[in-house]
Amino acid sequence: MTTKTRTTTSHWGAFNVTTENDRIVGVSDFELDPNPSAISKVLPAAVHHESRVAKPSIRKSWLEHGPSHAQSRELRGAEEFVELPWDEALDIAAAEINRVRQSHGNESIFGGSYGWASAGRFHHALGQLHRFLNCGGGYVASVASYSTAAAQAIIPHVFGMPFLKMMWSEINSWQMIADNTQTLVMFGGINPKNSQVSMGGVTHHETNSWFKEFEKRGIKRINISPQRTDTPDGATWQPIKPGTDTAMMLGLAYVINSEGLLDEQFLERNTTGFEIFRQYLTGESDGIAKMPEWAASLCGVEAKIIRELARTMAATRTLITLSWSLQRAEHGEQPYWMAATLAAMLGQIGLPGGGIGYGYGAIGGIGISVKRLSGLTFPQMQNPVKQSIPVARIADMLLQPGEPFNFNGKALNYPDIKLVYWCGGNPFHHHQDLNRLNQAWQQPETIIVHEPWWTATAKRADIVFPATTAYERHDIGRAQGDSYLFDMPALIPPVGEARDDYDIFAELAQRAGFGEAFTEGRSSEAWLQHMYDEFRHESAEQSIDVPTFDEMQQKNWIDLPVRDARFSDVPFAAFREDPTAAPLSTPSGKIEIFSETIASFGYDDCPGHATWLPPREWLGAERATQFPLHLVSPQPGDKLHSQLECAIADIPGERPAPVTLNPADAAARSITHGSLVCVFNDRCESLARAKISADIMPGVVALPTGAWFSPDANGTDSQGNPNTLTRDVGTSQLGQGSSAHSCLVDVKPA
Ligand SMILES: Nc1nc2c(c(=O)[nH]1)N[C@H]1C(S)=C(S)[C@@H](COP(=O)(O)OP(=O)(O)OC[C@H]3O[C@@H](n4cnc5c(=O)[nH]c(N)nc54)[C@H](O)[C@@H]3O)O[C@H]1N2
Ligand SMILES: Nc1nc2c(c(=O)[nH]1)N[C@H]1C(S)=C(S)[C@@H](COP(=O)(O)OP(=O)(O)OC[C@H]3O[C@@H](n4cnc5c(=O)[nH]c(N)nc54)[C@H](O)[C@@H]3O)O[C@H]1N2
Ligand SMILES: [Mo]
Repeated sequence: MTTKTRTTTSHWGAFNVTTENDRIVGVSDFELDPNPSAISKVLPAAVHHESRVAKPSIRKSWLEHGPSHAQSRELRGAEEFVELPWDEALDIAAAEINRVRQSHGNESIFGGSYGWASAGRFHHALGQLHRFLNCGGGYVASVASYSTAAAQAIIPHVFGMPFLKMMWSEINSWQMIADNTQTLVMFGGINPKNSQVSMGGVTHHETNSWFKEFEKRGIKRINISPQRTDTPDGATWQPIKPGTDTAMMLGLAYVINSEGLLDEQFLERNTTGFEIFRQYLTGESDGIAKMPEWAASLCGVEAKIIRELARTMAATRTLITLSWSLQRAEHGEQPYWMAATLAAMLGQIGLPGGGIGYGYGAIGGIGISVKRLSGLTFPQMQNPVKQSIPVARIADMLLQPGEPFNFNGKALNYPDIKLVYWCGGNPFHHHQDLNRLNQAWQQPETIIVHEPWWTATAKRADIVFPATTAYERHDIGRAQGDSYLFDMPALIPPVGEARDDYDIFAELAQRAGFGEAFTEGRSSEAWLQHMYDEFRHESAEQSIDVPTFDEMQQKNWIDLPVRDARFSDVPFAAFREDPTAAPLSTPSGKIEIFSETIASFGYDDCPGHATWLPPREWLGAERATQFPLHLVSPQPGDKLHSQLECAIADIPGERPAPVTLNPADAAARSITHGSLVCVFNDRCESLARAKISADIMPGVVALPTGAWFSPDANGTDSQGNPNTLTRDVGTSQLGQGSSAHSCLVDVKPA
């Protein structure tokens, strides 16, 4: 028996893996991580789980009747698959791709394929799929992400830069907060459960240790959130009704304006449109003064607390932070814009430890200062098809081919999709209102999926190719916000007949007639060497010495000299100093409190300045008389989305997933801790396991994402996937993002 222990990395960080012969038998913590994530604990069980896809599989009716047989599409998800030898399945899939390209054109292929897949610079499933489809004439893409679509739409209008650039680069580092901030006002918290994870990995998990430092330095920390656990322990918890942060911020702004606490000079020099906004704030334009009492009636935070907080914020160096969850809700653009407006009124943008910061804690790496290095990318080539959709509008697209929709100032039409190709994502976990998606999913003629596991999405495909996991292939791991670089060795051979996504696409491209364009004659090993050499070369140009590919593999990992503990760039400092010399790329060159551009779109769901717009589902809605609990569906603390779920579901007591309820709400419904409950509304219902806790405010329940959608004949989900209940509607015509957090339900004993 050969036993080996090697290090690899993942979206939740590095860990050591022990193998015996061809099996993963154990995992352990990476020594240099001060607070390692426990997510990989179930890895040995998951990688060798019986739910792995063993062989290429084609849905029976599709194989028998072909893609044009519309009736059989209704059987997706309810029908058996026929296992085929690789060559035969590849021939069939390549012929089908070519049929669709020739008879309907590449505009009928949807390759948006949203999802997190696995860490690793080369074997990244989405990059592989996109290059493959681009080499074959292109595909309908998807724009932005489920994570931050509303932010990505609004922030460029307000700050004149992409949201992701602002979040990674124009932000106070943890060190700068520790050194300068006096009051940290966290809307939606700064969540240590979420900062376990970052795209491509985060090696040092530091959120908790920074919060200990903040405590030591006496920084006031205020967690404005429906759950106490949304920040590390020790912060002041101010519960707020979900979806009402904009109202609370308006109340704060009202006090700052009426008590003369404004930074008039900053507003005059560095912003545009404040006077128009002020008329709304005072009620001159709509007859409603946004007084703390008005805010309190909406958000549930006492007027007295709002007044005091406003005064503290004006009197101290204050950083306002927002989690991503706030904008994953109907009208999610508004709290992001309103927080920028509030920060501008306080006039601390451009001062160390002051102003605004989006996304701390939403993923790891934000607030850690690391020099950026380019390279280590697998080129995806140009997409000749120009049509795309906002990522979360997939069901609308499939249900309404040709229909018009608005998106960030553009009037567009949905394409008519015949072929859906998914690789590295699980829409039957991540999309809202899954029963609606189930309907929409009957529209395309053919659905092809690559998956390691029989997920709800794989089960609803026509052709399923078994993909390797990151532990069965050689790759390089590196994330932009991280100083480490990992060799990710092939720890075990492929499980079953699984193949790498790259090899599957190389075979398909060969058969479809564009093999050389896709591979450029390289094997995956040759690509790794090529990408690494380019990275090494580009790093050398920035005076960063990187060992050779062979040396790096010997070492297993390296820590690149790109960390800068005392990140000295104060965000927006030059712009604050001289907005004429260092303007923003907005039309005015300033922070846009009123945007002529947005106003010109004429959207009633996103007017020209930050506005309180009640969502259709919140605790103040008419609908709350029928469904009186607000469901938030946060990311799971014990895992990454729906990944490794098969192994968690096997643990006794873990499924259905836990729904957290306040003791008062539980008592009113005769629900006891640990009992089986039914979470329901008029869209659907799901089973869950009651977790009673005073750490959630009354009126709000939390059911994390991640369970594999498993509806019975009535559509009741047995595992606890919150997307059976959520509403599938865009955040607004501006962002068209996911509104996952805007959802009313009730709960009863099951
Ligand atoms: N209600 C509600 N819903 C939400 C959210 C919410 O807050 N509330 N959040 C949303 C957000 S922000 C996100 S990011 C999404 C996440 O949704 P997804 O990103 O779709 O979730 P994952 O479970 O990470 O899906 C990745 C899939 O890729 C597969 N995979 C892993 N590695 C490979 C590989 O190498 N090759 C192939 N072919 N497949 C691989 C995994 O097995 C898994 O099925 O969920 C969204 N949904
Ligand atoms: N462990 C783990 N970490 C993850 C992920 C994972 O799957 N597992 N996924 C990653 C991904 S893809 C993303 S996008 C990020 C998501 O990061 P976020 O979007 O910031 O996180 P969520 O978990 O959706 O929500 C965090 C908290 O926001 C609060 N909240 C919800 N609605 C409101 C509201 O209207 N107002 C206020 N004030 N608070 C509200 C809820 O109490 C919830 O617990 O997490 C990342 N990190
Ligand atoms: Mo996300």
